[in-house]
Amino acid sequence: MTNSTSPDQRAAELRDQLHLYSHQYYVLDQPLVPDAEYDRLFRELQAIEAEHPELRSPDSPTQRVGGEPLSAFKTVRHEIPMLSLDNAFSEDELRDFDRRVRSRLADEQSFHYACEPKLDGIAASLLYVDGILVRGATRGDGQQGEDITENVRTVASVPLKLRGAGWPDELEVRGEIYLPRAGFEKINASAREAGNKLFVNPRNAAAGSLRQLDSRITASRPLEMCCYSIALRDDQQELVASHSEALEKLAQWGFLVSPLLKVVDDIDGCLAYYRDLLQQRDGLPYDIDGIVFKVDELAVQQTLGFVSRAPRWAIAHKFPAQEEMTTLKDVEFQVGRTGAVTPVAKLEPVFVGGVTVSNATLHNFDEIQRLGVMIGDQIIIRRAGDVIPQVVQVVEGKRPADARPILVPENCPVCDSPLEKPPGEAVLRCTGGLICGAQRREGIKHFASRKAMDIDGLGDKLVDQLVEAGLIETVADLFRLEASQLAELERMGQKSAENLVAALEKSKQTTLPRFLFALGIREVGEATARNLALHFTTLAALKSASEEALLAVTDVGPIVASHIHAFFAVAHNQEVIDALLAAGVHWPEIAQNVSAQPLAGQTWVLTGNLDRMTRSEAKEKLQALGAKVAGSVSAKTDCVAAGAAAGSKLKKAEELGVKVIDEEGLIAVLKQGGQL
Ligand code: 9MJ
Repeated sequence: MTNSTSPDQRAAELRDQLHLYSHQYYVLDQPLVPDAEYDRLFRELQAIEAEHPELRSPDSPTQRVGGEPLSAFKTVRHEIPMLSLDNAFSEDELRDFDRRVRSRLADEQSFHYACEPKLDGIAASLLYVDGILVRGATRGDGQQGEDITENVRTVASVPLKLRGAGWPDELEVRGEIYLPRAGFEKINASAREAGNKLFVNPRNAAAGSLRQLDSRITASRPLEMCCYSIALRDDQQELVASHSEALEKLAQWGFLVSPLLKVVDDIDGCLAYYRDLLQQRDGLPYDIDGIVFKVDELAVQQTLGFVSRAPRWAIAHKFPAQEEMTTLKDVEFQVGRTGAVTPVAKLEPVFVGGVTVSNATLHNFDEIQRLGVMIGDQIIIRRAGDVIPQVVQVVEGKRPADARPILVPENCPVCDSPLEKPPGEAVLRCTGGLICGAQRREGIKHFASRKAMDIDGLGDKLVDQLVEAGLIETVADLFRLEASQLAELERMGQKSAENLVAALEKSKQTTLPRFLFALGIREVGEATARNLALHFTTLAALKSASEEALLAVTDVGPIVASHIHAFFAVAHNQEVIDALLAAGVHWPEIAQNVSAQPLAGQTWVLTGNLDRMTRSEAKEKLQALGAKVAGSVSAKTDCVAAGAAAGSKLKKAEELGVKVIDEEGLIAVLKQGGQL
């Protein structure tokens, strides 16, 4: 703080800055400053407010962290009722809706449909007076809800103060509060670790988080709010002429609105949108349970009016459910690369989340206990996003008389070695190591995989075939395979056999990080492998490193260090490594000192098509020179390397004034760093 700035001026300045940064980060997904800078300013504001409590205002960003628990929620009456939506479960039902709409309108009354994803969360209302958030409420029964102002304040994408201009003195905005899938997985992962009860799905987790009387708990949950309407008072009807215009205004005032909104001409446009979003569904970062179609023009909405609690001008076209009930027929035990034994639920096949599912993970034995599940039970399966199907609940009261408990095996189902449960771990492990066929097989699959040795054409099924035919026992055996042997395998012709041999040959030229990752050392993922390679620069130096020396590597802690040390101490592993090197596996040398990392501390983004190499090769090379390679462009990006046909990232870089180079420029940088 400079002497000429008074505490209230500085507090106001900090509030404005923090509002801007959090809008950029949480609503626009375009961070302007590093997190550390935000935190610094936030703490400065907290300190001023602690010293001058009179400066603490309800719209201060410091109010997002939650406060003292309430004893109960107050009731809120919705001046304008909060509506629900009718559902359509098929194309026919959607077309019926469209016919009903048109039959109520005069022939010449033309209109459009606004299409948007239907978020699966909790509907909420936000009230702003003179641009400041003064109240947040749940929908309740549509007439009366609960006052959850303190909780809503903690939701980062809810503006505490409106941006821009032109908002009415009193503005009521409605939308959906939800938990993105990643936040849901994170909350459940920590609950699982702590042995606590899990949430069944993101919707329940969002509801549970908003129901907290202690807003500090709500603040710890990464909720978001996407807004989809303005509740227009009688004297505000002139504010906007259409739903899409209302959303545009909301975005200008700082609200998060769906970036997927689209206005179409007719019901065929709606159906095309539905099909398109159904395709995209698994890749979205949040759960959606359908599409909402709304007549866009507010004048036409008024003509149509309401029936009971739902508008006649809108409908929710539902997607296939992401949760279904089915029977648990049996439980099998799968042994992974590291010997971890995973219980897998064998199900009566069930259509869920758009596919037929007959297996689901049960994670581990603690999970089985937590769920209290028995063979024969009716269970609820959830399949959402790219996550493998999960068993989330047992349907109590539907347990058949002949239900059987799931017994914890004592021996490995594959090699019969004893299983052990290391203290403090939830997983059961096979002690067979490489004696165990399952561990060997999974290890070979990992070795061949794209981010490891990247052996083109050597997929999981083929590895199973090779092991079963007795052609390979270790990864080193792969390089002794001959086309004539391979051609004899089922579903393998001479040509594919030759291709595989060529792919094996090609894979021999690799990098040290890839090679280390491919070895499948426990807890050594891609990032750790890269850190190890850059730190030790040679395999020989890594192999002879003590646990203490390993601890000096970025992100390597005592557990990882002990796994690495133990790996190289096993004679068999040493033999396999020697055999791989003898077979001709090799990599370019890594420069000896870290100052050979000319891009250390820089963030790069790759976009467009490169001619000379794939984007992932370019990424690896940039990382070898010390750069961090990010997926999106922000003000923090140091350089964007744009190949041919680069699109939005290039545009954004230009808008933000970030340095852009073409492929030739990239090649020059890589050559200079010794990567080409
Ligand atoms: C959801 N859940 O995403 C509405 N909704 O409109 C959207 N819900 C809605 N609109 C009127 N996008 C009542 C409910």
